[in-house]
Amino acid sequence: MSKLHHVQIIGYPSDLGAGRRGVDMGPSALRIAGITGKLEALGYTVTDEGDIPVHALEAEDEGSSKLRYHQEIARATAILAERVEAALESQRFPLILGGDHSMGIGSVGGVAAYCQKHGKRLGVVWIDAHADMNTPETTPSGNIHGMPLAVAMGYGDATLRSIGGDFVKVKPENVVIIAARDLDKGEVELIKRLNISAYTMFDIDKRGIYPIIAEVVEQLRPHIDHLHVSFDLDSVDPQVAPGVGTPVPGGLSFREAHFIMEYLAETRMVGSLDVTEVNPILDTRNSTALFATDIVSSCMGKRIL
Ligand SMILES: [Mn+2]
Repeated sequence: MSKLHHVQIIGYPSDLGAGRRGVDMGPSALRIAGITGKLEALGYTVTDEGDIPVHALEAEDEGSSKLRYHQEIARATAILAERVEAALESQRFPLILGGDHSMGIGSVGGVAAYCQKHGKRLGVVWIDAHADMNTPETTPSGNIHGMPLAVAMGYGDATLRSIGGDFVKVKPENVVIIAARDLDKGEVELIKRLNISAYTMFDIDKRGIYPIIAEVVEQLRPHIDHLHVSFDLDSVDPQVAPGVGTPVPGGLSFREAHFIMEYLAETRMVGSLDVTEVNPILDTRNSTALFATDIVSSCMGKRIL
């Protein structure tokens, strides 16, 4: 179980940060898959505050090709950061439903603002096929969902870095990436330069997931007071989770994904959670959203026995 017994669900219905349309419907798909009932079954009180308002792509100018839809993403993630911070201030566990992964700018921004105010040290576990560590200088696509982890560590666009407050949200030594397998050149350079703990699918194949997640917890536990987990469904193999914005073959198995979450739940360190990039258009009868709700349950303490 999480230390907080009241879960606050916040939807971020955006596909502005993605290259493909449709992840804006993710929050709805997760609700239809029964996320509230599953958390209540675990003993949580759940409040769903609905979605934050995000303008439709059709209503917005694309703007710079290096920061597509920057203006609306900055506006929406600033609202998200405020809502996430407010949830934590009311002793509620923020569960943020995406939406494309640009939401990480708002969720990490809000969590970091709360941590900064209360003298808590923040750690972030980023479970993703990608590193989401591009900047306007390195991005091949201009899609902002490829940038939130760089932003959190103080790299990239100044407006996005100021969401949640003008400070570095998380130290690189308190960031861990798991399941990476599709990295851009600039991301590889930044990972190496900042010496980020990044566990690729090669590492997972070679060592198995248990020693890796145990090592992650060992690394972070002495140095952080609040753990934010950002779970991008594209971390999982597309055969298990076909309905994602950017599918990449060779991902986490069904059990590897659950094991990561079950193990993190046992530590009782997790204080906030993103579930992101569910794309109903590419899904098969909402199976990816259903899988995602079960992943959330595992992270929130659901056990096999
Ligand atoms: Mn991502």
